[in-house]
Amino acid sequence: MEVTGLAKRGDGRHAGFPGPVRAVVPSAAPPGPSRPSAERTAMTDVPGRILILIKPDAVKRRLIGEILRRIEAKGYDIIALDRLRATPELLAEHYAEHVDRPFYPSIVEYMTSGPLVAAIVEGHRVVEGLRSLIGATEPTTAVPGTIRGDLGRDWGTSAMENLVHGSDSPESAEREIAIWFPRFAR
Ligand code: 3AN
Repeated sequence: MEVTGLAKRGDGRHAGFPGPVRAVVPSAAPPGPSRPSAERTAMTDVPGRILILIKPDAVKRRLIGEILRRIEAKGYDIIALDRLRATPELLAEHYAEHVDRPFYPSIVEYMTSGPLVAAIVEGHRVVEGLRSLIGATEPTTAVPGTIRGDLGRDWGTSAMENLVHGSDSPESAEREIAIWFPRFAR
């Protein structure tokens, strides 16, 4: 850092003496390469996106803030957020791959049992990062440290109440974002 006009100690003008003593510190970053080139390359990549649902059990338990806190604490950006009630039609689109599964009716009952929060989260490799942060599907055995591992358990209901959904691939994320946030569709 270049500092000009700074009084030297002992010359009678150092701190404590009134007078025209002023440090001029350049406000812009110094010229030249300030970051490693790999970081500069990464900064120019388009960040990934994921669709997150904070499910009705988490909303009822007042865990919206805690779950969003963990996502932000890991460093990702929440770029869209909405609290709403899911309809069976919306869920049929979202869970297209599960509609024929025996547990599907209990998913619909659970997911329409109260309001949920939908969010788009953005960042490099965000699908991998959030799948790891959310933890395994089954909250009883999800690893401690994950959202499901720390905050979830089996409540003895027919639905697997596992607090949060995260898209399982960048392709699923784009499909799901188009369902829940049409104006963010690409
Ligand atoms: P994840 O949410 O971990 O990606 P998926 O996509 O396999 O898990 O399942 C979607 C949702 O379906 C789960 N979040 C859970 O609510 C429900 N589910 C999955 N497997 C079962 C199951 N065996 N019994 C009841 N519900 C299930």
